[in-house]
Amino acid sequence: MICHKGNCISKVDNVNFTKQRKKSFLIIPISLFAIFFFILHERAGQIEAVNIILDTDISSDVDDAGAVAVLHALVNSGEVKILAMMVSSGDPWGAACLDALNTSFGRPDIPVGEIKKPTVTHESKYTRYIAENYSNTITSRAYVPDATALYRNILANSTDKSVTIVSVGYFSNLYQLLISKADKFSKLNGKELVKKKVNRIVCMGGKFPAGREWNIYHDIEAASYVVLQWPTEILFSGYEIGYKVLSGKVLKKIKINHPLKKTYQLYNGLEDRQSWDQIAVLQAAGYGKDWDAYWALSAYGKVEIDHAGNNKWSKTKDGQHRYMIWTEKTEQLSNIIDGLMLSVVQTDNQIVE
Ligand SMILES: [Ca+2]
Repeated sequence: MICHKGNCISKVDNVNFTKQRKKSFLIIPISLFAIFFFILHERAGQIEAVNIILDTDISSDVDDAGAVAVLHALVNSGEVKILAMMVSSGDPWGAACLDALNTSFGRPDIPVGEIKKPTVTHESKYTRYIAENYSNTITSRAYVPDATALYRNILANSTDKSVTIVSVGYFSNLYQLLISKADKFSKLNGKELVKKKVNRIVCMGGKFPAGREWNIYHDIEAASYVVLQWPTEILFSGYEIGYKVLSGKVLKKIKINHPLKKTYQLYNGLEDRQSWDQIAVLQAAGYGKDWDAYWALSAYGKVEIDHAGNNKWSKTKDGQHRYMIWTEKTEQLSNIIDGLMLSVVQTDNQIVE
């Protein structure tokens, strides 16, 4: 049994953070971890942290877990401050899985909210296992805050134009935020509150300049409303960017049963997976900084979504929508994301050399 903040959970016998033996067949010439620890250490203190709220559909794919790891790596390097995380899927173990990942990275106090309205739900290969077998602070789903209320609370208490939202799932929570009414946190309605407090939003969603993509077509009503009504800049990281950037197999080098490794193990047997969500996190953290060297951005324009969930971008004079464009350096994000994910496992002796 493991107890954390009054929550006792049983552990399966193969879950052991510290005693698993080194696998001699996993040999790498040099520790990626050591390299990235040095890079992140050098970057810390040189930059202003971006205040980020992550909105994720953690459940049906594993890049959400990877995005959480990358976000924590960027906190370690001083580039990001995590204000909260929101779950947009109806997976009953999503919030606890998210909290378990945050706990494993040493930040169990990050507020986690979830959508309380009926929403898109898919069976997950890993969320229940992570929630039930790794320490987390969620004793009952009933105590997980409503994402809309948590958004309003966080935004109301933030400096004007200081918050960046990273959306790597359905637009369902964002829709609920936009249509929210004045409450005990703010006299502003949702759209007014977003306009006042949010700097911009980065959305993993859509295909560009035109196409059809998962995060949009699973809740078309929400995506259409948000894209039409959102009062700040929206930067889209489209399907075509993350599709060609593979990451995750490197987690085989972790010799402990860390929950990050376990998510990939349960999802695809620790093989590489597309990095859609991690790239959105990098984009949000790197706006105007040296991460920008790894992609190009379109001109400002307008994204439109039709009744079938197809999206189309067109250049307009007063548009607030841009999308990321692949460059010859974008492919290098694969190694960078792998290094960032490894770096949050904390210590050299937990990586197979
Ligand atoms: Ca996702």
